[in-house]
Amino acid sequence: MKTQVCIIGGGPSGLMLSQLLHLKGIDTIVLEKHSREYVLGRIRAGVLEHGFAELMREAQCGERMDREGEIHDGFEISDNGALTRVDLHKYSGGSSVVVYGQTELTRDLYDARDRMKGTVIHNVEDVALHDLNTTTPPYVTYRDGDEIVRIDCDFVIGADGFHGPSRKAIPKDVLTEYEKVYPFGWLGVLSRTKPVNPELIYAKHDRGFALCSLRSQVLSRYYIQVPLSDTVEDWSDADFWDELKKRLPAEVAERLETGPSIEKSIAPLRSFVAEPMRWGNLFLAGDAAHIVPPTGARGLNSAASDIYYLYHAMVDHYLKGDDTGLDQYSQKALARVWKAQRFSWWMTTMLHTFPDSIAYDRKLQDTDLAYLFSSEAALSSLAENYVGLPF
Ligand code: FAS
Ligand code: PHB
Repeated sequence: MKTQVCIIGGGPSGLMLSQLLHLKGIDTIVLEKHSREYVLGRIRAGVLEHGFAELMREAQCGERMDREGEIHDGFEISDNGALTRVDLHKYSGGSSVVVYGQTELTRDLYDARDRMKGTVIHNVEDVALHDLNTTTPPYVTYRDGDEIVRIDCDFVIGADGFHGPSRKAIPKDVLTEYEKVYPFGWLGVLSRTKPVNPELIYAKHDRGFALCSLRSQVLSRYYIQVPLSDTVEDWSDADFWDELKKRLPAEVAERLETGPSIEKSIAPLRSFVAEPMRWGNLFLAGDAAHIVPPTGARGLNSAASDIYYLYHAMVDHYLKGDDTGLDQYSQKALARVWKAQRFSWWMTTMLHTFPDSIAYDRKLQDTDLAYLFSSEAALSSLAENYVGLPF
């Protein structure tokens, strides 16, 4: 098989790039390890930056998002029961975010690929990357049953997430990895219940962090910070709801509608960046290159700017013969990635309880929040990062 751009990974990063390039007449093949049902069964991000929403519209995939997604102009921060609203619209100069689940936008991207007869191959095994940085063009192989299939291409995009093979294809003496692991995780629950609040609530509490989010007016998403030693089996639905209520303001806890969890999982929190994001004709995008703790809702949104840069760089290469975008990709993408890393680390450090913290650290956390609510400059800084820094 032959294509111009071989994309490894059928998550939002890979699908979005495939869709955008197709609209410019650039041929791609997407290789996905799992079935479509498996990919669509993963519950992940829920908040889209303005820039991500624009990309969905440019990819001709924004129609259901615009119909079913919710525009949010702010969110609440609860500090041991005291609620304060962060007015994103006011402090970002008029911008906002879209609340629309990653599951849904991934479904929209798959539907668009099908509609345009895009090539997405599922259940591929033993994907291997070859000749990434030689004078001969690269190629990718994968196993289909007993057969080894070869795809010749001009470029390989590693959109295969944190555990995929692409990042590992870069030699260790070329790659630098930066990692920070947090001493806790998030236990998340999805329930067919009315959201407790029209806007998100980020709750700082001595018992631990909690987050009230949503997917629609009949589908709620809640998280509580838990020790890394906890497993999902340690938490019955009843225990989860009891603990969540203890971390929310009383008036919020009283109106919380509980119900059976339709998804319950624990995600460990880490900050991670791999540099460079290009090696020869391999380009890394999304979780393959960087991971953030979800506190700042930057995970999926960091992937968006990678895809935006790669999309324009590939169009310039194929349609104008200009490789400036490709040559600048890694440096440009990492500049924005690290700003998302900083914001995610700051939100996480400010709002969570740390098992080994000292009293001085806890006073700094309180002061960070007090300064935030006392300073328009601080609120503007939070808002511009949360709605998304410019691409
Ligand atoms: P993805 O990991 O989504 O997709 C990579 C794809 O590559 C997967 O489908 C995988 O099956 C495939 N793949 C892997 N190895 C392969 C191989 N060898 N061959 C072929 N395909 C292969 N972000 C937020 O903003 N908010 C959140 O609340 C949030 N919660 C999260 C919870 C969890 C448990 C996780 C893991 C992530 C969460 N994220 C969140 C971040 C998440 O949304 C990612 O940023 C987003 O999925 C990035 O998309 P991709 O880069 O496409 O990577
Ligand atoms: C979610 O709805 O899953 C969500 C929202 C905001 C975050 C993290 C997760 O910061």
